Amino acid sequence: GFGERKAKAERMFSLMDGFLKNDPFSLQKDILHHVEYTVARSRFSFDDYEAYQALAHSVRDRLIERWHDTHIYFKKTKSKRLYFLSLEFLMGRSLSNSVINLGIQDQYAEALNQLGFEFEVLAEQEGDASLGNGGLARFSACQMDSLATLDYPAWGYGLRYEYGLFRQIIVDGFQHEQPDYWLNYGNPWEIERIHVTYEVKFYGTVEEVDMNGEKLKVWIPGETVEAVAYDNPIPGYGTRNTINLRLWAAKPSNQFDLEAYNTGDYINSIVNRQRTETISNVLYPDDRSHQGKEMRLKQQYFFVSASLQDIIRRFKEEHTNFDELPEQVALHLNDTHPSLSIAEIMRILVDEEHLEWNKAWKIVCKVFSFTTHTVVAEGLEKIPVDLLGSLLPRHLQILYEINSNFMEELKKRIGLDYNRLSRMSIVEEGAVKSIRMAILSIVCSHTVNGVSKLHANTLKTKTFKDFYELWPEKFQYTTNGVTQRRWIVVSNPSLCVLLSKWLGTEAWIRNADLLTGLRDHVDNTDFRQEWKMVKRLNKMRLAEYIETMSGVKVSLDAMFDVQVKRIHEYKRQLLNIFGIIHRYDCLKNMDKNDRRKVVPRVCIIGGKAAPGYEIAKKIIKLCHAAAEKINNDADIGDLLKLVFIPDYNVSVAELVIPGADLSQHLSTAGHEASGTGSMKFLMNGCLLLATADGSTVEIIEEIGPDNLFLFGAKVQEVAELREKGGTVKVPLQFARVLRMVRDGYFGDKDYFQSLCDTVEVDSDFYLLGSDFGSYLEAQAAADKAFVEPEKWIKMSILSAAGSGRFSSDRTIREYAERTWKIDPCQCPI
Ligand code: KOT
Repeated sequence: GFGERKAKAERMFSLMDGFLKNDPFSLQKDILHHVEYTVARSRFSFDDYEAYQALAHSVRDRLIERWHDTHIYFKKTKSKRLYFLSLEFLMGRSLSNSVINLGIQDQYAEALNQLGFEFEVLAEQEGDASLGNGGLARFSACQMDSLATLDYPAWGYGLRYEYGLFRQIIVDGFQHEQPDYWLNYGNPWEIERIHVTYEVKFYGTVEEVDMNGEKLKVWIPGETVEAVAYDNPIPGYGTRNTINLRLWAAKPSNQFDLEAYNTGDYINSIVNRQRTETISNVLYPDDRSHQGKEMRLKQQYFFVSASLQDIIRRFKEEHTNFDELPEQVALHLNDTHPSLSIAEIMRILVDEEHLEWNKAWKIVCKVFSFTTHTVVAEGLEKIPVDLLGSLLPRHLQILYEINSNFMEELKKRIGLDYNRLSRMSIVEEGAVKSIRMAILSIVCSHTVNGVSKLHANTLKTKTFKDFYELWPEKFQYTTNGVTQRRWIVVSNPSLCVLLSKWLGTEAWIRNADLLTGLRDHVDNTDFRQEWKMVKRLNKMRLAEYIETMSGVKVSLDAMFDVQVKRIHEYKRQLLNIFGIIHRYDCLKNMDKNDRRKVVPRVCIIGGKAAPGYEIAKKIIKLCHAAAEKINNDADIGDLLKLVFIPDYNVSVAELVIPGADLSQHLSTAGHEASGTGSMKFLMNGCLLLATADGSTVEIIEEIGPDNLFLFGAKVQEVAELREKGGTVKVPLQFARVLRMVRDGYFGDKDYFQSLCDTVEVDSDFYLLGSDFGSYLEAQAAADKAFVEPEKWIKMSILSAAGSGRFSSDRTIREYAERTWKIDPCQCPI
């Protein structure tokens, strides 16, 4: 009975010491406890990695306390919850971030010093959690940090891939991919929930059965897999709230045991069981290319089914009427990857909960919101009907029904315009009949979000024009942001101290708008001097890293010019390399005295190419080929260096971004939906050299056109330039660089021909040739500014001062208020 349970709870509580203490002495005791009992090493002999493990476990204990309290509180208050569904999260490392958000950084530093360790050294022991590809995935991670910090009652859901994004190694200038088996050394940040499991079913058939005169569709699945929850606490900064990121892993279902027993084929059935575990095994590394692979679809459904079962179970614990679902639950689709949720929730409500179709549909349409991260329609996800029908036969029926209802409604609205109807259909007819996941998501979501102002305009006027005309009110945008906790406090500690000193408060860590206060000090020479020192310090860290990674010694007086992001033709790393080759060519042809006037540069490029993306791989090779020649040319010396930083990931970014003087964002206008890298550079006082694309347009609104180097065709000029094709003027310098590469000036002559073909006059889709002239002008402007250090520093300060709007706190607040309609819910201390 209740009395008994209460007595038991009281006795247990009396056995606990209350909450864990955070003074340095208690921390030391806890770390040593974990050395002995968790890591199982002697207190007198443990290495840095073991010390990291023990340290991480002591942090984990503190996270768990808050995480428990937060969930009890969310439950008690019954506030509406957000479920953020994403197939990708690029969390990077957790240690520093957690300790900072818990507010016990200094105590830990002291505790470790007394044990003879240095916090920073142990933090370097941690590997990255790379469960995502690029911008979309890192943005998910930033949003989780802001959701926790702003006390929103939110859960993240994702997949626990055993192999994260591949490790990039470079052999002879070529990219090679190595598996990232990141769980090999254990993961102290996750909590395995062996009892939180759900069965996920695949294949089979749908049968119609007669139930008391009513015809019901029953799915008889052919395969069952079990999903196990792994919980990852996400602490907020300056609050006790610690939210949950629940990642699912696939385990074989016990149902199979019985079968094996019956058939007697014991060994074979174990081998078969093993195969089901592969579902959550590996992250697909192809940043935005959809190949209709069965395993990928299986992953998506596995994720969707487990998450929704969990969400509905939680809802049903507290509610009996599904009409209340939209007031209690917001489901957010991070791109179309989780959009099978729509069919799945309809299946649950109609087939399992026996709601009438129209009633279920009305509820479902009030629950979903959707953010799309792509621009071009070709980039949108499609699932072949044959594949879907065999893997999820019932879901295919549901999708057909959703579509036929939608088509009926549409006919009433727009008449029998068959072209338009077929453009807007969820089902695409054609050589490969398929389901258009973006259209499905638009039809079923109450809000369709773009990731920047420019992106939203493209969605409305091009990509989803038909839908915008139908439902203008659905189309919104919420400009992306990044968390200043990771991108300043964790990654740039010296800047963090400087900001707090001159702003007179640490409040900017929770309110990035306060960074505008830096404008008041821009004329103060002491402030500028300190600002300069911080940059120099970060350049030193970066220079050391470059030397260990590539053996290239670089001068700290040179301008550190950085382009780091996934390698894509539209991001135009090739434009950068062509610019570097042009610079090299100019230096070679210059008279020795003139060379002295040139601003020395260290050009840094980093990023991964999707394993099957040939052109991207050739770009990486060309970068290495050019670097080989330039870096070993005695005529050039420190005037120009080119380094490729291998295996760009979150923790490499934490090192590279603070050390950059200039960063490049070169996408052909209209192709980068937002871009979030630029925001991180901006916060760190790095000047941008960029096209008027994605979020850059809004960055200009904040910092003014004079504080960055803008170049290139505007979005409205791009279509015309493409139409003109071969008749567009291309500067001679471009043709000359192209010639050098084609003629084998950097070796590998044959290998580079097809790369050169992509920018030849008639086939230059991304307009490298026509933008080259203005690119060189922007580069010259950057050189000119750099030789006036005081001017440069002012621009740098004003960049950081204008970065407040690009905090993911602002992004999340906008989503919460406008899209999700959720309120903060702060767990009391
Ligand atoms: C990947 C696969 C399918 C559709 C979209 C993507 C995608 C988009 N992956 N990353 N992105 C980037 O998302 C960022 C966050 O919104 C944007 O800043 C960036 O422009 C996108 O390229």
